[in-house]
Amino acid sequence: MIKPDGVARGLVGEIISRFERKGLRLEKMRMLTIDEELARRHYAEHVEKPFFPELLEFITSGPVVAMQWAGESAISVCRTLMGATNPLQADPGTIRADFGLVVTHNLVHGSDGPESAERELGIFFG
Ligand code: DAT
Ligand code: MG
Repeated sequence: MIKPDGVARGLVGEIISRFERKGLRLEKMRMLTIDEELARRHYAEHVEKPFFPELLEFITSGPVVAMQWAGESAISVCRTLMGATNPLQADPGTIRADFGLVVTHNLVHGSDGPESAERELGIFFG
């Protein structure tokens, strides 16, 4: 998913391009603005974390682009292209390192495993 900062900064094409050039296949795509209820479902594992209020405000602040990508090891390949959660720790050449500066505004979300992928794709495309 391209988060509100990625959309607002005009980086949708750049980010999609990186996944396409890697060889992944774009299967579904949807632009929407996440509301509080959807944010709480999507980020259920983080609702009790101290940073959740900030995450909630950010993720509902503007439109996002939700996508379903397919291909060999798609989940881990996406996570590798995205880079570490905190852009300051992300390797150069990753999306978060190349375009991000602070952890809240880290441009992209990617499911962290097959179960979360299934659950999250159900939320956005079910
Ligand atoms: P990821 O998005 O790499 O899977 P995560 O699931 O641990 O990372 O956290 C979800 C989002 O919450 C993350 O993209 C940015 C925000 N976040 C995580 N840890 C944070 C922290 N310590 N302070 C502020 N925001 C944080
Ligand atoms: Mg996560």
